[in-house]
Amino acid sequence: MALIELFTDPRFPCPQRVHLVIKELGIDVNIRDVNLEAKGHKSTEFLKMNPFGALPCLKDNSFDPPFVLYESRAIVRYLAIRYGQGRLMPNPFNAQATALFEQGASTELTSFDPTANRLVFEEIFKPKFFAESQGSIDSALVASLRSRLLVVLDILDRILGHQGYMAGQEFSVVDLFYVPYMHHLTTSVYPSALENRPHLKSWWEDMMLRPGYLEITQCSRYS
Ligand SMILES: N[C@@H](CCC(=O)N[C@@H](CS)C(=O)NCC(=O)O)C(=O)O
Repeated sequence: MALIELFTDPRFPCPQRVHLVIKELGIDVNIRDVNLEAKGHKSTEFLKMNPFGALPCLKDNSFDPPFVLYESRAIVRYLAIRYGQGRLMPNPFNAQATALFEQGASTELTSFDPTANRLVFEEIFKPKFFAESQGSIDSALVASLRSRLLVVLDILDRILGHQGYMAGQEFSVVDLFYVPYMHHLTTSVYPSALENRPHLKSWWEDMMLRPGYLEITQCSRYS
C-alpha cells in the first residue's frame, strides 16, 4: 500500500496548498483523485475521513491504523515536520520565531483568506463549477469583498516592507498558504492588486519562481 495518500482535486486552491509543499519539499505522495463536481467528497467512505466533506485529505499508512488528516494548512505543517526535516517551519524551541510564524499564519487565515477565498469563489469557481447549485455571481458581495481585500493587501504590503516573507525573514509554509488565491487574484480576479504595493509585488515575483507555483500554473491537471 502507498505510504502517503493525498485525496485531492488539484484544480482547487485548498488542495493546491498541499501540492505546493509536496513539490517544494520533494515528498513522495500517491495522488488519489476525487472529482468535486462528481461529489466524490460527499461519499460515505470519504466522510469517514473528513466529516466536513471537503478536500484535501491525507492518509499516512506508515501508522497502524493509518493516520488521517484534513485541513490543508494542518496537512502542510504535518508533511513539513514529518517528511521535510522541519524545513519551511520555525525551530519549535525558538519561541520568538514560532510566535512570529503563528502570527503570520493567523493573518493569512483570518484576514486574507476570508476575503480572497470568498472573492475568488464568487468570481471564478461559482460560475465555472457551481452555477446550478449556488446561482449567479453576487455583485454586491463582490464589491464589498474587493474593498475589504484592498485594506488587507495594503497592510500586507506594509508588513513586507520590513520583513522578507509573510511570517518573518525566512521563506516558510505560510508563504505557500497564500499562493493559490494570490494566483487567481493577480491573474484574473484582481490584476491591479499589486499596483502601488511594491513590497507585495516583489514578494509575489519571488513566489512565482517557486517550483510548486510553476507546476500548478503550467500543468493542465491543475486547471
Ligand atoms: N479549510 C479547509 C477548506 C477545504 C475546502 O473548502 N476545500 C474546497 C476546495 S478549495 C472543497 O472541498 N469544496 C467543496 C465543498 O466544500 O463541498 C482547508 O483548508 O482544507
